[in-house]
Amino acid sequence: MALVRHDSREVQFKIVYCGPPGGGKTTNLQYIHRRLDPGLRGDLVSIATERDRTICFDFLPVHETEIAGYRTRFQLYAVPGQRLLAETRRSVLAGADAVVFVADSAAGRLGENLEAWHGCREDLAANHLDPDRIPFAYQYNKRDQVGAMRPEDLDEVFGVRVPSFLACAVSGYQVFATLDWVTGGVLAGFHASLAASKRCKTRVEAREAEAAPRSNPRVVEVPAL
Ligand SMILES: Nc1nc2c(ncn2[C@@H]2O[C@H](COP(=O)(O)OP(=O)(O)O)[C@@H](O)[C@H]2O)c(=O)[nH]1
Ligand SMILES: [Mg+2]
Repeated sequence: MALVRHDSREVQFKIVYCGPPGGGKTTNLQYIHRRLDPGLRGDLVSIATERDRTICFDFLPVHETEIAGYRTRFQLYAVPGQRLLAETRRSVLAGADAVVFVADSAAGRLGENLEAWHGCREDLAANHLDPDRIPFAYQYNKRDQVGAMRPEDLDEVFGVRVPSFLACAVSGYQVFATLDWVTGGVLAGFHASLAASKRCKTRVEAREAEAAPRSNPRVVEVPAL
C-alpha cells in the first residue's frame, strides 16, 4: 500500500521479490543496485533473520515521476524462500504494492517453484492482498542454463495471463525489463486510485452542496413609493 510521506514529500511503494530459494532474487537486487546511479539509490541493507537474510534497499526511479508535487520512491525487498521462514516472508509482504516472482527455469526445480508460488499467494492473502489485483510479474530466471523449461509450459503451470520475462540475473538480462513492468503497473494503479478518489470527493462535495440548507432568499426592501 503506497505510503505518503508528507515530511519528505514522497510517495513510497514497496516491491517484493519472491520465489524458491536459490532462484535468483538476491542476484536481481544486487544487479539493480549496481546499475543505479549512487545518487538515486539507498544502501543495500541485509536484515539477518534466524536462518537466512532478507535484503532490501530503496531507490528513487531514474526518470523521476512526480505525483502532485511528491517524488516517488520504490523500496525493493527480496525475501527468503525457505518454507521454514514463512513468518519472515509474510511480514515482508505486508503492504506490498507489487510482487516479482523469480522462478528457477530448471525443470528439476518445478516442485520448489510451485511451492514458493503457493506460499507467496497465501502470504499475500494473509496480509489481505489479492495477488490478482496487484502487479505480479513472472520472471523465469537462469535461461542461460541447459534444461530450462519452455516458457509456455511455465506460463501454463502458473496460469500466467501477463507477460513473463525470460531472464539471466547474473548478466542482468531482462532484470530492468521486469522491474519496469511492475513499477509501471504500480504507478498506473496509483494514478487510477487518485483519480477515483478525486471523482468520489467531487461527488461527495456536490451531494453536500445539494443537501445543504439553502440560504434564505434575500429580503428585498421595496422602497416606499
Ligand atoms: N547460471 C545462472 N546462475 C544464476 C542466475 N541467477 C542467479 N544465479 C546464481 O544462483 C545462485 C542463487 O542466487 P540467489 O540470487 O542467491 O538466489 P535467491 O535465494 O533467490 O536470493 C547464485 O549462485 C547465483 O549466482 C542466472 O540467471 N544464471
Ligand atoms: Mg536471497
